[in-house]
Amino acid sequence: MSDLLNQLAVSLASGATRVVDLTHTLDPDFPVIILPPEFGQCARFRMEEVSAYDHRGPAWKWHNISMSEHTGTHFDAPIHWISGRDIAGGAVDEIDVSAFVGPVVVIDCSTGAASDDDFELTPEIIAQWEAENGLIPAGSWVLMRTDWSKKRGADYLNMAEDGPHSPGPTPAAIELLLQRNIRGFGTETVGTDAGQGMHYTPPYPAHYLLHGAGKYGLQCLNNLDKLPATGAILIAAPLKIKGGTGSPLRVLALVTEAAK
Ligand code: 23J
Ligand code: MN
Repeated sequence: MSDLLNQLAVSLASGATRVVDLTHTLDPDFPVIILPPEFGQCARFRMEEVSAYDHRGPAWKWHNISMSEHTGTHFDAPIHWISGRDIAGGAVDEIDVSAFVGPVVVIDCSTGAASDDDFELTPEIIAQWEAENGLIPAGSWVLMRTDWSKKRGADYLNMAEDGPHSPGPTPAAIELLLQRNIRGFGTETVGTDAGQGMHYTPPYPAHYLLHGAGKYGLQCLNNLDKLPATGAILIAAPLKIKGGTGSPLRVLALVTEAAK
């Protein structure tokens, strides 16, 4: 087994295995989810200077920061949703760290999402992906690529009179992914669910079904167009927030050229 890590070290050093950053920059301008006004709201990222090599601290610079657990590229833990509230070890500080590292598969929905803001990931699309790539292995992170991460400003939330419009999975798609016993599901949008996901049965099916099954969510992912369909390894380790329902993330993927 030490052979395997030695080979990885050599491959990283030579550049044959690259580390790809799947994270957006934490910036006060980065959009956060906006819920209907009767609900509590998610806080944007904020940063204040404590000192900058000045009278407040002559030889050092640092900031105080604040945000929601669900700001920017972030992790959703099982206890985020009512369906997962009684999952043992379902808070970010309780999850075994081995859960944060695993193989990743990418389902490319970018063509469909380019012409349909409400594009749905369906069981049919997953079946087509599996016909080309084989069954989704148990324990996989499954990412829905939409290229939504390339949008900026108001286009990212894409708010209309009837709420946000962005792509996401149908309840049946999530059920199929749970049959595959995935590790978790990730998207390039502000939620694992579609902008209009409240209209499915159950409402917000990705949140409801994944977290009820003890699985994890990844949201606001970046650079999914830089990943192969299979063969990469994803690392998404949330901050160890006591009782935390989620956490901002730095998400990394290990990609070996041969895997492409
Ligand atoms: C709270 C309520 C609804 C949703 C969300 C949070 C998220 O997407 C989230 O960040 O987990 S849809
Ligand atoms: Mn979240």
